[in-house]
Amino acid sequence: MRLYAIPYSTNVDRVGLVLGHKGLAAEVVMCDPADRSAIREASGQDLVPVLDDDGFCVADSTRIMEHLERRFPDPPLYPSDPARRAEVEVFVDWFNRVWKVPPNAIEAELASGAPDHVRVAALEQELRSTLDVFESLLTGREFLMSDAIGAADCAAFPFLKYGLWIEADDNERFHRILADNLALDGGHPRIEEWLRRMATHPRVDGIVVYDGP
Ligand SMILES: N[C@@H](CCC(=O)N[C@@H](CS)C(=O)NCC(=O)O)C(=O)O
Repeated sequence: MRLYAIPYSTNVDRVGLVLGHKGLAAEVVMCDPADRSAIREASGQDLVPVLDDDGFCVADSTRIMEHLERRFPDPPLYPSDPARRAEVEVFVDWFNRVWKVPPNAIEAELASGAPDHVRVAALEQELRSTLDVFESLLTGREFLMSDAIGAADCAAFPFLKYGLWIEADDNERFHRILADNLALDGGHPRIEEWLRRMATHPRVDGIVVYDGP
């Protein structure tokens, strides 16, 4: 298997965690973010991650997680019970299509050159308020949707970790938005424990991520 990546990508980190969970190796093709030609040639689009599984190319981190679960079911990433699995899929879909909206919209506002500061403040508040949701999800269990690590944890951790760790010289705007608005400051102890637990989880060799000194 080959994984197309760029350094410090949240969505690549998702796949790195899933490969680590399943004990799978992959050749990581680390691309220059400014040169997407290899990614485009492999997948017909420019975004990472892209997984080339023996000639079958899958783009999009959620689709890659689902592909890896089909191909390598053990150890599982999703519950076997259909109702529990649907709950995890609903969580990941919420994360992708609702949770990600505020940080992406803040980034777009700030990049516009003439940001609407009232809108940015509202989006920041919306993003911050989701910490209480994660804190509640972790009540009485070690991982987001169950007592075992799964797809929900691998999907959310690469983003929420910025609440605890960011490299001093990381000036990527999206990462700064996450770090500024998800800073834990001791107020969400269950999230903090979960982040520290997740940071010890194995990842595939060769990707470039940061989760603590
Ligand atoms: N829905 C996609 C989003 C992929 C995505 O946005 N990837 C980012 C890196 S985390 C990217 O390649 N961005 C383009 C860029 O940085 O120019 C997924 O979940 O994989």
